[in-house]
Amino acid sequence: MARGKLIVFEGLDRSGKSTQCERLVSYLTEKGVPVKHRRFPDRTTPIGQMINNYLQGQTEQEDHVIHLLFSANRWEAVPSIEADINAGITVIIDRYYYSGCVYSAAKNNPSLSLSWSRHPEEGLPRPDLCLFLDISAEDAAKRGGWGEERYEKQELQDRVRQLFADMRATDDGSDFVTINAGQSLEEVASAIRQHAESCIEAKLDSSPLRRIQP
Ligand code: 2DT
Ligand code: MG
Repeated sequence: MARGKLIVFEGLDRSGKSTQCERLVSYLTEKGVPVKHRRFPDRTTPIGQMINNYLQGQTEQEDHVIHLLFSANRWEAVPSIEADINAGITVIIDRYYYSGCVYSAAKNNPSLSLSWSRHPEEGLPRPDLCLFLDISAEDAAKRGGWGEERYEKQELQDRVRQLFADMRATDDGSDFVTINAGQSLEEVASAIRQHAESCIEAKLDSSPLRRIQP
């Protein structure tokens, strides 16, 4: 049996990730493609609850500690992601280690660089496709104000934007397909479907899932 694919959505807050991720999952499900929807952080696990408390401002965590908790929250899901993929199920994830790296590095902690932040992610399953929903600062701002969570602040979001751009220029960026998220919902959904379907149909089926390399 062909293995499932690993497809990730990335982008800034308000780029439409969650909406588009849900649309793609419903579209593929209706077509009879076996898919599973996940998101990171997965706030349902004990580690995810620690992350949730931190994001909501109920607890404090040292910068490296929260970074490692976000990473641990991915690692604890790996056995289940691998089992699904080996069972022929395509796993579609809303945010992954790319967000993990850029949000932590955006804190400007001198001992938490983008390259430091990536080390705990080495060895994670590497996506077959990362759909990067690209939106300008102006267009994102038109979509409404920030919520209450810790990272929903203009200054930090500006650094996150820049770090995503830096990351897209590295080897990690070679996983990215950039979609213009400033288009209409329907145009964005259609571009996503094309990329996702060609990824799912690709005859790479005998190729094993890759790993995040050092
Ligand atoms: P959501 O708004 O998508 O629930 O994300 N984040 C996310 C990190 O700092 N590190 C990570 O590894 C991940 C996956 C991005 C909540 C916030 O958590 C940030 C926004
Ligand atoms: Mg959010």
